[in-house]
Amino acid sequence: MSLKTKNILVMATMSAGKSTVLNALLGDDLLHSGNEATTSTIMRLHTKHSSEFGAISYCSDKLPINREILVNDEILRTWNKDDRVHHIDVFTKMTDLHKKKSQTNLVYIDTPGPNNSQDISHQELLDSALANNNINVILYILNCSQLATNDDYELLTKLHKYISQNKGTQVIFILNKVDVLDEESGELISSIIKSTKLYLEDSGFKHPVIIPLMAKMALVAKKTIAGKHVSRKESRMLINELERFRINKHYLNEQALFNNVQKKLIRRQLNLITPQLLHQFFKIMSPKKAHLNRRELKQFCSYSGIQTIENILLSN
Ligand SMILES: Nc1nc2c(ncn2[C@@H]2O[C@H](COP(=O)(O)OP(=O)(O)O)[C@@H](O)[C@H]2O)c(=O)[nH]1
Ligand SMILES: [Mg+2]
Repeated sequence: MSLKTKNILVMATMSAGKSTVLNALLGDDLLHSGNEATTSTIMRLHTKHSSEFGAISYCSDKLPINREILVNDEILRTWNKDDRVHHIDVFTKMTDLHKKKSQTNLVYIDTPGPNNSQDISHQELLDSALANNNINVILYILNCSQLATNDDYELLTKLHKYISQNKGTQVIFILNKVDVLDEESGELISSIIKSTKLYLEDSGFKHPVIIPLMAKMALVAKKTIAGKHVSRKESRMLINELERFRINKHYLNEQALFNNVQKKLIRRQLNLITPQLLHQFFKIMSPKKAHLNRRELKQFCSYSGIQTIENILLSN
């Protein structure tokens, strides 16, 4: 069966969590996250490709510079800092979702976040990524604890202009870091979604699709499921959020603004019973049965918003 390619461009201002969202989609710490000068190259992450694997960097006239079979965040960071490198292709087969279910090669295109709007070269790279990649979907990431900044407004204006000229491109707004909201002191997800919707409508986007997400938590859950290394801090954050998840699994899905059919799919998955107490009991009793807990973590991925985004990307 032939592979269909879907090009997904990811846009965000600095620190909204772009690298973390991409890592969460891939299920691994492939991209460096945290305070670092923004990406200064265009990176294309191919999730499923018939022949290639590894990574290749290219200069602006498309000639290859470096080639590696085993890729990690260190290699990508070094290439990223190399002035000769204009873009990088990474071929990864990380996500089990893509392996099993789909014949679609999701290609995530990571663009430099214009953290400072004066940076002309970043703007040019973004323009070139938009112009040259036959974009099917744009994931626009908003940081829920820092909405409506000037940089964000400029980036949204650019997006709006692009969409007006490319009506076939789907836009999904991701409201990231919702785990930091403090509901008890009145930071309600429902009102943040409402104000985000108004903000986006004011910026010219009619009926915006808005998916609340906790990318960091989704990444940690996926790494735990896969038995990958998780730091103590990450594990504490996850346990903390699991508490809230157990109280109300539907907390985020109910608030998301997207079509009801997709929402129902997530609702159904969230309604499956995971006998979590039994899982914990088995974990204590027998390490062999600890994997039962993975069922709860998979459900947590549906809760976190990451599953919703994957479902949308894999639907036609
Ligand atoms: N609490 C929380 N922190 C997050 C989340 N996503 C990203 N972060 C943190 O936000 C910071 C910036 O994230 P990063 O992915 O590097 O942002 P980028 O500059 O847009 O690529 C990092 O410290 C991340 O760990 C999230 O969903 N929840
Ligand atoms: Mg980043």
